[in-house]
Amino acid sequence: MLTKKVETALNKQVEMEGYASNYYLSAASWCDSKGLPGCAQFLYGHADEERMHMMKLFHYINDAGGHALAPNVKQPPLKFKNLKDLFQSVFDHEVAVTTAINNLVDLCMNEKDHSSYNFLQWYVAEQHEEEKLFRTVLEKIELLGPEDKRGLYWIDRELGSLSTAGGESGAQG
Ligand code: OFO
Repeated sequence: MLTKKVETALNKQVEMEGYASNYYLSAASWCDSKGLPGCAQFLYGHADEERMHMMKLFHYINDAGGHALAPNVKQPPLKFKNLKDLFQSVFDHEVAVTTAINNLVDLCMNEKDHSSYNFLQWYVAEQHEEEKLFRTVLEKIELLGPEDKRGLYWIDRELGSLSTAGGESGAQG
């Protein structure tokens, strides 16, 4: 059984994961419109993945006797200065999600909700993987030269191949 506090906090996280999905959708669309199909494919895959994160929480809340609430649709940033700016903002958002998950885990611990604590460990591991993945992408962009056209071409190819190699949702993590 969820305490009211935990139920409210889990629903807030549902909203954050839904927003993350929209964020990736917007980033993917920006890449699509800039002739970067590999990056777009990679990011569309992540939009699906974040929706899966949202739904996993959603079902958990109801399965644990709470009431999962369909979240608000908040509009994410629609434009980015360049590809580096896009991946930096995606990375920063992932770091914010990690903080939110850690706070949620702390709350479950304080409320002695071991079931939710246990459930959230999946998200702790997931955030570790996602931060690692996006840090690597940023390092590659830096290495190839963020403004270099040939560098962009290679990044696009690389991310396109990552998304086809990544399985169901199109990316690792
Ligand atoms: Fe990476 O945001 Fe979901 O958990």
